Amino acid sequence: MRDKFFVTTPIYYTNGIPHIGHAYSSLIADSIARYQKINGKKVKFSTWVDENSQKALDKANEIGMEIMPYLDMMAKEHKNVWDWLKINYTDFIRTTEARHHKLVREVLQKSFDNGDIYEGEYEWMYCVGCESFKKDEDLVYMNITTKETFPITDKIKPSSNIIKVCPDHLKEPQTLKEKNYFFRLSKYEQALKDFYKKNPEFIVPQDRFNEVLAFVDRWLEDFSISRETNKFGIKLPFDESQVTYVWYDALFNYVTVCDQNDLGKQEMEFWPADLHVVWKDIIRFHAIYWPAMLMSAGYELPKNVLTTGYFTVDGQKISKSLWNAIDPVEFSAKYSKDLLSLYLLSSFNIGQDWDFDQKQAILTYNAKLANNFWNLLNRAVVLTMKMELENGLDSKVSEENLWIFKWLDFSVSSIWYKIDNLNNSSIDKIDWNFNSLFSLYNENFDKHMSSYNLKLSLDLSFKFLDSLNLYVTQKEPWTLMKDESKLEEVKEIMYTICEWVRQVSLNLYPFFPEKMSEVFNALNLKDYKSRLEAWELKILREEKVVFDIKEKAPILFEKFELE
Ligand code: ME8
Repeated sequence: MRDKFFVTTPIYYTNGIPHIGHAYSSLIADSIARYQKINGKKVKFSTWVDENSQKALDKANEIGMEIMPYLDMMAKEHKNVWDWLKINYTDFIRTTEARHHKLVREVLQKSFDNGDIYEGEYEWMYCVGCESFKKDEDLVYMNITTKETFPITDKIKPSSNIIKVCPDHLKEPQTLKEKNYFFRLSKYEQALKDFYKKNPEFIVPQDRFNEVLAFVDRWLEDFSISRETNKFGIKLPFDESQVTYVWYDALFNYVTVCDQNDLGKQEMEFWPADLHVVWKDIIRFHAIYWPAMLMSAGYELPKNVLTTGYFTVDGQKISKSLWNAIDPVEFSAKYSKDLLSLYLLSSFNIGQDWDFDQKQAILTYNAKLANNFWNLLNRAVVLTMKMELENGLDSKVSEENLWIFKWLDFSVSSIWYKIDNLNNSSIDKIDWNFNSLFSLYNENFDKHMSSYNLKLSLDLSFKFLDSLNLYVTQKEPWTLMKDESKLEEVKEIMYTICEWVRQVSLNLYPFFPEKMSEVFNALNLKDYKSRLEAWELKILREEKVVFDIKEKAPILFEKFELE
């Protein structure tokens, strides 16, 4: 029996089509899912759309469409984006589906029956000037005497002199009251703290987890889970005059896809989720509300939540009205999907805020894939064929060719000192043979992938390739080829290049699956794609290969000019 791995993206609102920020979350989940699969896990990967929202209703009204045809259209558009980017999801969920309504009503009833949901009164803030509801983050503090305004922080409490006002109208918003139901979050304070203590790596990265812990230490308030005024959404089973508001509806999508997949099959063996990918704006809901709601409904808790940072474009918030929402389909059609994935996944650590820089994206791709990787592959192919054509040597190379240096020579071992992810004391203890070289690389690659540090896995792989480039440049096999007495050494070098590229390509497959499949073809490695898809990464890493290259490879990574 293979172990399971269940990864989710956030479900996206459908008031617009996905932009680069959404694509970032989906690409992270996609490469992790692909890696887990080739590494032997039975993978479930769910994604799609959050439909029961006021935002979608407003948008449908704005363009004069009925809500359901509008949602059908948008769901299709979202699916097209993920299909175009070849996101390898296994499950699609729309929150308007009957299976989701059924599950949400069941869990609501459970929590109502055990006393975790109770009736209360919800207070809204409403600015008459803006004709809209306001949250704390939409307001500022104002000193009534000086009329000075400043941001709202936890450190200052409102008083008779300091009031919350709308920043545009400098007026206190009105307070409106409505009957609502609340979730008794306060009851779960200790249980949450115990859970965090037992799972110190629950939230990745650690600094986001620290923020969550500090927040829980300050206070946990019960929160409203329904609205009387909203008409679109899932009705509460115990009071049909109300619909669920946001969190029950949105978060339980992750359980619905296990309770009933899109083919109607139960797959609860995948629950709890191994990984939820979300951005920092919704981390509190995933890290605090979600575990408490699950405990209340009697489900196990997810293992990890990966929190991404905030993307801006040209230093501005991504917004349709600013016309800066980069369309991931258009962008990757113009450049390539590999350029998009490489830039997004290798440029910054997960959790870091980042300004999307098109120029930097092109430079990164040209340096790492078009130069570094393509150069090596091309050298491997062209030089091995040249050996046969110009020197009449059999162009097959294998481990047998390591006869001169059965143990790697100094130029190969010393490059490891340049790879700064390894600590020097462990390097000193290593026997510098070929196998130890690759196991060290693979071990570190796996370590980073298992802690969801995609950037470090990619950095390590490209540094490993850089070092190979250095080795080839030092060895100059093209010069050695002219000297007949050096031909055996040439064969050893060629085997080193081919095997090194093979090892790195296996690890890069989850990031660039189509291109790495072409690399395997170029190295004449048969069935590699299907064998990887049949979970054989570990077997392939260990396999002893005879490289028998017969054809020149097409250009796989074309360079792009800066505009
Ligand atoms: O929040 N930078 O949906 P959503 C980085 N439906 N990531 C971004 C981004 C940006 N500028 N903009 C969007 C919702 N994202 C809810 C989620 S989940 C149970 C419910 C990514 O369409 C980020 O991962 O506003 C965010 O969580 C996600 O898109 C959804 O955004």
